[in-house]
Amino acid sequence: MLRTMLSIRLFEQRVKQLYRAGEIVGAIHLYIGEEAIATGVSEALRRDDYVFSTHRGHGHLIAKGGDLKRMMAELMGKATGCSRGCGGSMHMFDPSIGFMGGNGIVGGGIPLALGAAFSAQYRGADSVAVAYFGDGGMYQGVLHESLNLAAKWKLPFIAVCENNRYAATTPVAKSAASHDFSTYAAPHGIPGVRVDGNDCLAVHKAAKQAVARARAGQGATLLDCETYRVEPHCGIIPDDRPQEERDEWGRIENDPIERSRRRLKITQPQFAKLRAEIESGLDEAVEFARQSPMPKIGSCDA
Ligand SMILES: Cc1ncc(C[n+]2csc(CCOP(=O)(O)OP(=O)(O)O)c2C)c(N)n1
Repeated sequence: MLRTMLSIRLFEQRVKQLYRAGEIVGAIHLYIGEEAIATGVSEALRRDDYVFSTHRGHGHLIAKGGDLKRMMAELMGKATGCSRGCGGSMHMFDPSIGFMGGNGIVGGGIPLALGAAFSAQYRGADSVAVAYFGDGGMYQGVLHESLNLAAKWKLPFIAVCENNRYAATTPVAKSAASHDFSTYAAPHGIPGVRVDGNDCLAVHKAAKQAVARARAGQGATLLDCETYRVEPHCGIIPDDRPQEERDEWGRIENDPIERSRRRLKITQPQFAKLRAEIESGLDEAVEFARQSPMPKIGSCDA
Protein backbone atom coordinates (compact mmCIF):
# COMPACT_ATOMS: atom_id res chain seq x y z
CA MET A 1 0.00 0.00 0.00
CA LEU A 2 2.92 2.34 0.68
CA ARG A 3 4.23 1.67 -2.83
CA THR A 4 0.80 2.36 -4.33
CA MET A 5 0.40 5.62 -2.42
CA LEU A 6 3.87 6.76 -3.41
CA SER A 7 3.23 5.83 -7.05
CA ILE A 8 0.12 8.00 -7.02
CA ARG A 9 1.95 10.90 -5.37
CA LEU A 10 4.92 10.81 -7.77
CA PHE A 11 2.65 10.33 -10.79
CA GLU A 12 0.67 13.41 -9.76
CA GLN A 13 3.82 15.45 -9.20
CA ARG A 14 4.94 14.58 -12.74
CA VAL A 15 1.51 15.51 -14.07
CA LYS A 16 1.78 18.87 -12.34
CA GLN A 17 5.19 19.54 -13.94
CA LEU A 18 4.00 18.45 -17.38
CA TYR A 19 0.89 20.58 -17.05
CA ARG A 20 2.94 23.64 -16.17
CA ALA A 21 5.21 22.92 -19.12
CA GLY A 22 2.19 22.78 -21.45
CA GLU A 23 2.68 19.11 -22.34
CA ILE A 24 -0.68 18.28 -20.73
CA VAL A 25 -3.61 20.60 -21.43
CA GLY A 26 -7.18 20.96 -20.17
CA ALA A 27 -8.27 20.88 -16.52
CA ILE A 28 -6.28 18.65 -14.19
CA HIS A 29 -7.52 17.76 -10.69
CA LEU A 30 -4.69 16.40 -8.58
CA TYR A 31 -5.19 13.74 -5.90
CA ILE A 32 -2.15 14.65 -3.80
CA GLY A 33 -2.94 14.19 -0.08
CA GLU A 34 -5.84 11.81 -0.69
CA GLU A 35 -3.82 8.76 -1.74
CA ALA A 36 -4.72 6.61 1.28
CA ILE A 37 -8.38 6.39 0.24
CA ALA A 38 -8.02 4.85 -3.22
CA THR A 39 -5.18 2.69 -1.93
CA GLY A 40 -7.02 1.37 1.13
CA VAL A 41 -10.21 0.71 -0.83
CA SER A 42 -8.55 -0.97 -3.83
CA GLU A 43 -6.51 -3.22 -1.57
CA ALA A 44 -9.85 -4.78 -0.59
CA LEU A 45 -10.99 -5.26 -4.20
CA ARG A 46 -10.48 -7.93 -6.84
CA ARG A 47 -9.73 -7.31 -10.48
CA ASP A 48 -13.34 -8.14 -11.43
CA ASP A 49 -14.77 -5.60 -9.00
CA TYR A 50 -15.93 -2.33 -10.51
CA VAL A 51 -14.69 1.16 -9.72
CA PHE A 52 -16.46 4.30 -10.91
CA SER A 53 -14.33 7.37 -10.51
CA THR A 54 -14.63 11.15 -10.50
CA HIS A 55 -13.00 14.22 -12.02
CA ARG A 56 -10.10 13.59 -9.55
CA GLY A 57 -9.51 10.02 -10.64
CA HIS A 58 -5.85 9.37 -11.49
CA GLY A 59 -5.24 7.82 -8.06
CA HIS A 60 -8.31 5.59 -8.34
CA LEU A 61 -6.99 4.11 -11.57
CA ILE A 62 -3.43 3.64 -10.32
CA ALA A 63 -4.71 1.89 -7.19
CA LYS A 64 -6.90 -0.42 -9.33
CA GLY A 65 -3.79 -1.47 -11.26
CA GLY A 66 -3.78 1.09 -14.09
CA ASP A 67 -0.89 1.10 -16.54
CA LEU A 68 1.19 4.23 -15.97
CA LYS A 69 2.35 4.44 -19.60
CA ARG A 70 -1.18 4.33 -21.00
CA MET A 71 -2.35 6.79 -18.36
CA MET A 72 0.40 9.28 -19.12
CA ALA A 73 -0.27 8.90 -22.86
CA GLU A 74 -3.96 9.59 -22.22
CA LEU A 75 -3.13 12.76 -20.32
CA MET A 76 -1.04 13.92 -23.28
CA GLY A 77 -3.92 13.08 -25.64
CA LYS A 78 -2.04 10.33 -27.46
CA ALA A 79 -3.48 7.41 -29.45
CA THR A 80 -1.78 4.89 -27.10
CA GLY A 81 -3.68 6.28 -24.12
CA CYS A 82 -6.09 4.15 -22.09
CA SER A 83 -9.00 5.99 -23.76
CA ARG A 84 -7.19 6.17 -27.14
CA GLY A 85 -6.31 9.79 -26.41
CA CYS A 86 -9.97 10.76 -26.71
CA GLY A 87 -10.77 11.19 -23.02
CA GLY A 88 -8.00 12.99 -21.16
CA SER A 89 -7.73 13.39 -17.40
CA MET A 90 -11.42 13.07 -16.51
CA HIS A 91 -12.31 10.24 -18.89
CA MET A 92 -9.79 7.48 -18.43
CA PHE A 93 -11.18 3.95 -18.77
CA ASP A 94 -9.77 0.47 -18.34
CA PRO A 95 -12.61 -2.06 -18.15
CA SER A 96 -10.07 -4.93 -18.32
CA ILE A 97 -9.26 -4.19 -14.67
CA GLY A 98 -12.77 -3.09 -13.68
CA PHE A 99 -11.99 0.60 -13.95
CA MET A 100 -15.21 1.96 -15.41
CA GLY A 101 -14.10 5.49 -15.96
CA GLY A 102 -13.72 8.95 -14.59
CA ASN A 103 -16.63 11.35 -14.79
CA GLY A 104 -16.76 15.11 -15.21
CA ILE A 105 -20.24 15.27 -13.68
CA VAL A 106 -20.14 15.59 -9.90
CA GLY A 107 -21.90 12.47 -8.56
CA GLY A 108 -22.18 11.10 -12.11
CA GLY A 109 -20.43 7.82 -11.31
CA ILE A 110 -22.83 6.97 -8.47
CA PRO A 111 -25.82 5.70 -10.50
CA LEU A 112 -23.46 3.99 -12.96
CA ALA A 113 -21.93 2.03 -10.07
CA LEU A 114 -25.41 1.21 -8.86
CA GLY A 115 -26.14 -0.24 -12.30
CA ALA A 116 -22.97 -2.34 -12.20
CA ALA A 117 -23.91 -3.57 -8.72
CA PHE A 118 -27.35 -4.53 -10.00
CA SER A 119 -25.79 -6.26 -12.99
CA ALA A 120 -23.50 -8.32 -10.74
CA GLN A 121 -26.43 -9.38 -8.56
CA TYR A 122 -28.62 -10.16 -11.59
CA ARG A 123 -25.89 -12.32 -13.17
CA GLY A 124 -25.21 -14.11 -9.90
CA ALA A 125 -21.62 -12.84 -9.90
CA ASP A 126 -20.05 -11.87 -6.60
CA SER A 127 -18.35 -8.70 -7.89
CA VAL A 128 -18.91 -5.47 -6.01
CA ALA A 129 -19.14 -1.91 -7.35
CA VAL A 130 -17.48 1.10 -5.77
CA ALA A 131 -18.54 4.68 -6.45
CA TYR A 132 -16.11 7.39 -5.42
CA PHE A 133 -17.36 10.95 -5.01
CA GLY A 134 -16.35 14.08 -3.14
CA ASP A 135 -18.28 15.91 -0.44
CA GLY A 136 -19.78 17.87 -3.36
CA GLY A 137 -21.39 14.61 -4.52
CA MET A 138 -22.93 14.16 -1.09
CA TYR A 139 -25.54 16.84 -1.81
CA GLN A 140 -26.62 15.37 -5.13
CA GLY A 141 -30.08 13.83 -5.16
CA VAL A 142 -28.79 10.89 -7.15
CA LEU A 143 -26.70 9.70 -4.21
CA HIS A 144 -29.75 9.46 -1.99
CA GLU A 145 -31.82 7.76 -4.69
CA SER A 146 -28.99 5.30 -5.25
CA LEU A 147 -28.57 4.54 -1.55
CA ASN A 148 -32.29 3.91 -1.31
CA LEU A 149 -32.30 1.39 -4.16
CA ALA A 150 -29.03 -0.23 -3.10
CA ALA A 151 -30.41 -0.73 0.40
CA LYS A 152 -33.82 -1.95 -0.76
CA TRP A 153 -32.37 -4.50 -3.20
CA LYS A 154 -29.32 -5.34 -1.07
CA LEU A 155 -27.00 -4.51 -3.95
CA PRO A 156 -23.22 -5.00 -3.69
CA PHE A 157 -22.67 -1.24 -3.76
CA ILE A 158 -20.03 0.70 -1.82
CA ALA A 159 -20.30 4.48 -1.75
CA VAL A 160 -16.98 6.12 -0.87
CA CYS A 161 -17.10 9.81 -0.04
CA GLU A 162 -13.67 11.44 -0.31
CA ASN A 163 -14.51 14.20 2.10
CA ASN A 164 -11.76 16.74 1.53
CA ARG A 165 -13.91 19.49 3.08
CA TYR A 166 -14.34 21.55 -0.07
CA ALA A 167 -16.33 21.29 -3.28
CA ALA A 168 -14.09 23.43 -5.49
CA THR A 169 -13.98 26.50 -3.21
CA THR A 170 -17.14 25.88 -1.14
CA PRO A 171 -16.52 24.49 2.37
CA VAL A 172 -18.73 21.70 3.68
CA ALA A 173 -19.92 24.00 6.49
CA LYS A 174 -21.56 26.28 3.92
CA SER A 175 -23.38 23.44 2.17
CA ALA A 176 -24.49 20.91 4.77
CA ALA A 177 -26.15 21.02 8.18
CA SER A 178 -24.52 17.76 9.18
CA HIS A 179 -20.78 17.36 8.61
CA ASP A 180 -20.67 13.70 9.51
CA PHE A 181 -21.77 12.14 6.27
CA SER A 182 -21.69 8.62 7.67
CA THR A 183 -25.03 9.52 9.31
CA TYR A 184 -26.62 9.75 5.86
CA ALA A 185 -26.65 5.93 5.77
CA ALA A 186 -28.94 5.46 8.77
CA PRO A 187 -32.27 6.37 7.10
CA HIS A 188 -31.57 3.62 4.57
CA GLY A 189 -30.71 1.06 7.25
CA ILE A 190 -27.22 0.44 5.87
CA PRO A 191 -23.89 0.88 7.69
CA GLY A 192 -22.30 4.31 7.54
CA VAL A 193 -18.68 4.48 8.61
CA ARG A 194 -16.60 7.59 9.24
CA VAL A 195 -12.94 6.90 8.77
CA ASP A 196 -9.61 8.73 8.90
CA GLY A 197 -9.04 9.03 5.16
CA ASN A 198 -5.35 9.74 5.61
CA ASP A 199 -4.77 6.37 7.28
CA CYS A 200 -4.66 3.70 4.58
CA LEU A 201 -5.00 0.87 7.10
CA ALA A 202 -8.13 2.42 8.63
CA VAL A 203 -9.61 2.91 5.16
CA HIS A 204 -8.66 -0.61 4.20
CA LYS A 205 -10.27 -2.10 7.31
CA ALA A 206 -13.54 -0.26 6.65
CA ALA A 207 -13.46 -1.14 2.93
CA LYS A 208 -12.76 -4.80 3.69
CA GLN A 209 -15.84 -5.01 5.89
CA ALA A 210 -17.95 -3.26 3.26
CA VAL A 211 -16.71 -5.61 0.52
CA ALA A 212 -17.31 -8.72 2.66
CA ARG A 213 -20.84 -7.54 3.38
CA ALA A 214 -21.51 -6.78 -0.28
CA ARG A 215 -20.13 -10.12 -1.51
CA ALA A 216 -22.21 -11.97 1.04
CA GLY A 217 -25.38 -10.45 -0.41
CA GLN A 218 -25.97 -8.25 2.63
CA GLY A 219 -25.96 -5.01 0.67
CA ALA A 220 -24.48 -1.57 0.60
CA THR A 221 -22.20 0.53 2.81
CA LEU A 222 -21.41 4.23 2.89
CA LEU A 223 -17.87 5.30 3.85
CA ASP A 224 -17.12 8.90 4.78
CA CYS A 225 -13.36 9.29 4.49
CA GLU A 226 -12.00 12.50 6.00
CA THR A 227 -9.08 13.95 4.13
CA TYR A 228 -7.67 17.14 2.64
CA ARG A 229 -6.57 18.01 -0.85
CA VAL A 230 -3.10 19.49 -0.74
CA GLU A 231 -3.24 21.15 -4.17
CA PRO A 232 -5.75 23.75 -5.41
CA HIS A 233 -9.01 22.40 -6.83
CA CYS A 234 -7.61 22.33 -10.36
CA GLY A 235 -5.08 24.16 -12.44
CA ILE A 236 -7.51 26.98 -13.17
CA ILE A 237 -9.31 28.17 -9.99
CA PRO A 238 -7.24 30.11 -7.39
CA ASP A 239 -6.94 28.53 -3.93
CA ASP A 240 -8.63 30.65 -1.27
CA ARG A 241 -8.65 28.15 1.61
CA PRO A 242 -7.32 29.60 4.91
CA GLN A 243 -3.53 29.43 5.14
CA GLU A 244 -3.59 28.10 8.77
CA GLU A 245 -5.80 25.22 7.68
CA ARG A 246 -3.55 24.37 4.76
CA ASP A 247 -0.49 24.55 7.00
CA GLU A 248 -2.10 22.24 9.54
CA TRP A 249 -3.06 19.59 6.99
CA GLY A 250 0.25 20.06 5.21
CA ARG A 251 2.24 19.07 8.33
CA ILE A 252 4.40 16.04 7.63
CA GLU A 253 2.77 14.11 10.51
CA ASN A 254 -0.58 14.34 8.69
CA ASP A 255 0.73 13.16 5.35
CA PRO A 256 -0.76 9.75 4.51
CA ILE A 257 2.45 8.46 2.98
CA GLU A 258 4.71 9.64 5.77
CA ARG A 259 2.32 8.18 8.34
CA SER A 260 2.62 4.78 6.67
CA ARG A 261 6.38 5.06 6.28
CA ARG A 262 6.73 5.72 10.00
CA ARG A 263 4.31 2.97 10.97
CA LEU A 264 6.20 0.45 8.84
CA LYS A 265 9.53 1.75 10.20
CA ILE A 266 10.84 2.15 6.65
CA THR A 267 14.15 4.00 6.87
CA GLN A 268 14.89 7.06 4.74
CA PRO A 269 17.40 5.14 2.54
CA GLN A 270 14.85 2.35 1.98
CA PHE A 271 12.25 4.97 1.16
CA ALA A 272 14.63 6.72 -1.25
CA LYS A 273 15.21 3.40 -3.03
CA LEU A 274 11.47 2.82 -3.41
CA ARG A 275 11.06 6.35 -4.66
CA ALA A 276 13.85 5.91 -7.24
CA GLU A 277 12.26 2.69 -8.54
CA ILE A 278 8.94 4.43 -9.06
CA GLU A 279 10.56 7.53 -10.60
CA SER A 280 12.35 5.33 -13.11
CA GLY A 281 9.01 3.75 -14.16
CA LEU A 282 7.59 7.25 -14.52
CA ASP A 283 10.53 8.32 -16.71
CA GLU A 284 9.59 5.46 -19.02
CA ALA A 285 5.90 6.40 -18.92
CA VAL A 286 6.62 10.02 -19.85
CA GLU A 287 8.96 8.97 -22.66
CA PHE A 288 6.38 6.48 -23.96
CA ALA A 289 3.72 9.20 -23.97
CA ARG A 290 5.99 11.73 -25.67
CA GLN A 291 6.95 9.30 -28.43
CA SER A 292 3.36 8.17 -29.07
CA PRO A 293 1.34 9.51 -32.02
CA MET A 294 -1.70 11.74 -31.75
CA PRO A 295 -5.05 10.07 -32.55
CA LYS A 296 -6.09 10.25 -36.19
CA ILE A 297 -8.71 12.86 -36.95
CA GLY A 298 -12.17 11.27 -36.57
CA SER A 299 -10.90 8.33 -34.49
CA CYS A 300 -12.60 9.67 -31.38
CA ASP A 301 -16.00 9.96 -33.05
CA ALA A 302 -17.06 6.35 -32.46
C1 LIG B 1 -23.24 18.24 -11.61
C2 LIG B 1 -22.05 19.16 -11.58
N1 LIG B 1 -22.14 20.35 -10.97
C3 LIG B 1 -21.08 21.18 -10.93
C4 LIG B 1 -19.89 20.83 -11.52
C5 LIG B 1 -18.68 21.76 -11.47
N2 LIG B 1 -17.70 21.18 -10.54
C6 LIG B 1 -16.63 20.51 -10.98
S1 LIG B 1 -15.70 19.90 -9.74
C7 LIG B 1 -16.70 20.59 -8.59
C8 LIG B 1 -16.42 20.44 -7.12
C9 LIG B 1 -16.53 19.03 -6.71
O1 LIG B 1 -16.26 18.91 -5.36
P1 LIG B 1 -16.24 17.50 -4.70
O2 LIG B 1 -17.30 16.63 -5.26
O3 LIG B 1 -16.24 17.72 -3.22
O4 LIG B 1 -14.86 16.86 -5.16
P2 LIG B 1 -13.37 17.43 -4.98
O5 LIG B 1 -13.15 18.36 -6.14
O6 LIG B 1 -13.34 18.13 -3.67
O7 LIG B 1 -12.51 16.24 -5.03
C10 LIG B 1 -17.76 21.25 -9.18
C11 LIG B 1 -18.84 21.95 -8.44
C12 LIG B 1 -19.84 19.59 -12.18
N3 LIG B 1 -18.71 19.17 -12.77
N4 LIG B 1 -20.91 18.75 -12.18
